[in-house]
Amino acid sequence: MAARKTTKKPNVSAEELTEYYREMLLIRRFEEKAGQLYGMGLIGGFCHLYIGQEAVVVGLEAAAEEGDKRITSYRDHGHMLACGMDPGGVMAELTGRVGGLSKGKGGSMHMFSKEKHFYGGHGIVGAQVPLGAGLAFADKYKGNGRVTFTYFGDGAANQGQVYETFNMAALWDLPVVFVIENNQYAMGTAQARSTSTKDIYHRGEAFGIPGEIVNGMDVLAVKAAGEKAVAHCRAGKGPYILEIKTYRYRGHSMSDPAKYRTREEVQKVREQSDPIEHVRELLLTGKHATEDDLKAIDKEIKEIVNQAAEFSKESPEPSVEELWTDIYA
Ligand SMILES: Cc1ncc(C[n+]2csc(CCOP(=O)(O)OP(=O)(O)O)c2C)c(N)n1
Ligand SMILES: [Mg+2]
Repeated sequence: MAARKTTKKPNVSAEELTEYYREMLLIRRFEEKAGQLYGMGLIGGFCHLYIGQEAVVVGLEAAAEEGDKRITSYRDHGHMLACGMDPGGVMAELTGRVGGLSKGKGGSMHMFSKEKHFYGGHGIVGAQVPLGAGLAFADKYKGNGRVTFTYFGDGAANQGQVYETFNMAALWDLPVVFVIENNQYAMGTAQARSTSTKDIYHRGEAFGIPGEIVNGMDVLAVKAAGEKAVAHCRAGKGPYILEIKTYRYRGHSMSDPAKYRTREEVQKVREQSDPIEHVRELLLTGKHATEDDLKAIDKEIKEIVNQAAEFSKESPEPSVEELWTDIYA
């Protein structure tokens, strides 16, 4: 992962930069609150936090247009918030309440939004990769110019289905951006222990799919890479791979004490490469915002997250009859 000092001057407006700050902060504070509610026993089951990786989704959403699609793994709260899904609806799903986006019956890993073109939320490692190509196939068939962002992890990148998908996506020139969120760990396994090469971006070469490495701690670098990838797809040139080097600060899930790495390792990333601090510095040093402006944003975000948490506690649990709705049988 590149250190923060490598960042170039912002090539976006002060308003856009402020918006990225706001969006990344929303994800971070939301996830911190989810962690607290989990600790209080209000959230149960699987819960994978996205803290540290915020610049990935915020940068790519900045490169997306209305109607583009997204699909990801179980580490999905950040993706939902970044594409505009309601924080209260996401939090209430985490607490298993009727106000949740899946009426409290899906939980952390299973939320969807037709309106925001968000296709989940998938607990099976790598399962979303062929599904993402399928979404892109539908768009290609309809000729609507839409692109699908298919996110997966460094661990998932070692799965066979990923390469079957690469082949078909390249064969049919599907408009799909394969986003490898390389946070350097797959559960407790460091990338160096599971993956034969340091980088993964070139794994599409055998299929003729271009790829590149992106600094995932720099939202502007992510946005720029996203725009390039999206332009490639929209021009009908087929898929594109972005290997985004990032880092998760918390354990794999809420039940992971993260004993496979040192506190110092995490601390070093926080101090040297934190994606939110990076934008904060750009805003302040560029005189695009004052400390007071940023404090006001912090307050605003805190209120949104507190309201989401309140809603997630007040919304009732689903009734027993709900067991018989939204099922295939
Ligand atoms: C097919 C399958 N195998 C194993 C698991 C257990 N599992 C859940 S997450 C995970 C690690 C995936 O790591 P990565 O793709 O790097 O994503 P990250 O959690 O880092 O976001 C594993 C092995 C699973 N859910 N599905
Ligand atoms: Mg990983």
